[in-house]
Amino acid sequence: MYRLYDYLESGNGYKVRLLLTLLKTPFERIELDIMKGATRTQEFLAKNPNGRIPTLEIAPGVFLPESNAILFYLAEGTPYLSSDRLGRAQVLQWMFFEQYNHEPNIATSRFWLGHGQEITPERKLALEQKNKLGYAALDVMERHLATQPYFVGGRYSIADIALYAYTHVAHEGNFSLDRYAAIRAWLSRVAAQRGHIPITQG
Ligand SMILES: N[C@@H](CCC(=O)N[C@@H](CS)C(=O)NCC(=O)O)C(=O)O
Repeated sequence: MYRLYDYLESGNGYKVRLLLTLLKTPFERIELDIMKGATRTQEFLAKNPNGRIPTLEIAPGVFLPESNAILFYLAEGTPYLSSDRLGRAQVLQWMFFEQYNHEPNIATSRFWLGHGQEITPERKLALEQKNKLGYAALDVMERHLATQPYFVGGRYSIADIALYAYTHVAHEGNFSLDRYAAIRAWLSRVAAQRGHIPITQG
């Protein structure tokens, strides 16, 4: 059985939990308290040298970190990943966008503002920049979703899961979705998928 090293409040962990649940794939969830450095122990660094969750133990001693790599691995051969070459590349396109333009701005703001982190002068400055860049990422999503129901090929895929994770809790990072009608409609479509679970469910 898969073993998922996870932290309940993490959107990156949620992506994997959500897909495993949609696929009805049983898994064991190991909660690691990242606030207490549980991913920075020698024992965990031997599993993922980058010291972060989510990390999926695929077989005893075989570990795969990075949420979007895990999604790609699990979605192979399922309806959540296109079987055509261009469709797969477009899924990667949006998952790279998520990791470069979206997550470092929206997820980090959420973590600093919503999880009791000290807002140092450096962080205050960084938050202003992250707010600007986070809205720029939302603008890109809005433009794309204005003409299509999902990110790739007109159907729900792991690209949507990757982007849903931190978009639906963006308000916790001080982002308002009020002026993003297409994003809000897409969030509702994702949440209405059969088997969908909330971020609070382990
Ligand atoms: N790019 C990674 C980011 C993973 C990540 O930042 N994980 C955070 C929780 S969301 C973590 O484990 N932080 C603990 C630490 O850095 O010590 C992914 O998509 O999985």
